[in-house]
Amino acid sequence: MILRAGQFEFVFPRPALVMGIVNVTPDSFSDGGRFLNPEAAVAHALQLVEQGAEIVDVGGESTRPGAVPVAEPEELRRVLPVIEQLAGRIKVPISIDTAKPGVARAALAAGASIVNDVAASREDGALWRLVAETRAGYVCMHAQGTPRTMQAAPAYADVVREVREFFSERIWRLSDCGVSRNQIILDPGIGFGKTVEHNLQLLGAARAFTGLERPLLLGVSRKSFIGKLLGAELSARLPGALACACLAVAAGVQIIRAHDVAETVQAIRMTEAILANQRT
Ligand code: 9MG
Repeated sequence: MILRAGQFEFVFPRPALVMGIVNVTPDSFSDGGRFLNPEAAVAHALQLVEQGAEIVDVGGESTRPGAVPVAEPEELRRVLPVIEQLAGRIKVPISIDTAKPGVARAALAAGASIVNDVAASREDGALWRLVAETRAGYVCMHAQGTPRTMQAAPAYADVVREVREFFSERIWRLSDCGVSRNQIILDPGIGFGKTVEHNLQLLGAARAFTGLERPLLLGVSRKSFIGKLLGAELSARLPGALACACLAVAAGVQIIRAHDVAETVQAIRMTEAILANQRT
């Protein structure tokens, strides 16, 4: 299986990739405001790469539950200086976390290679045509509702079946827009319009998505379902997130999105070393 993202190519199977998170926002749930200044955001991204991040995800609009949308000029003002400065300094792909075609276009022109689309459930193909034209990588994430409303009353007959059907349908729709399968990463969207139970069902069924023959991405870092399940404060959720990441890698997930890159890389490498020595 191959993933193509602009000039970058990853051939799987290979060690799982960690996507380091750089939130250039005042209101993200765990690090809002820390990296709003471009210099601080760039320094943080460089540190994540040093710690082993093989993708850096830059976002200028919070997607935490209840987050208020940000206007395009403001989102551009936040992310562009960071991407421009990073592009010449790191050798790993930069991903732009946005649902806006205008932001994605400017970010790709400034040096990003992947579009992380947490609104892939939308019906408008403008972003997909841009991905086709630029040959960027594309994270197709499942969400029910929008960040503002998604946690009000998430409901599914069978969340695993519905997410799998969503992925299959989106792969077809993307292909209709000219996006090659090799550009696509699939992500079940943990916490995006899901209850704790829905999240656990998706995590327990990660293997169900491997049949689609595309790399799978999982984002659990510091998320509230860990806090709800274990009674853990925001700053005490790393062990819970690492447990999810290790089991996900064992189930065939190839990309883990994380704030705590050094710890996540170590946990994953340990998991992979054990998996390589497993006896049946
Ligand atoms: C931006 N963002 C926040 N959580 C995320 C997740 O789980 N996956 C992806 N792709 N992006 C996320």
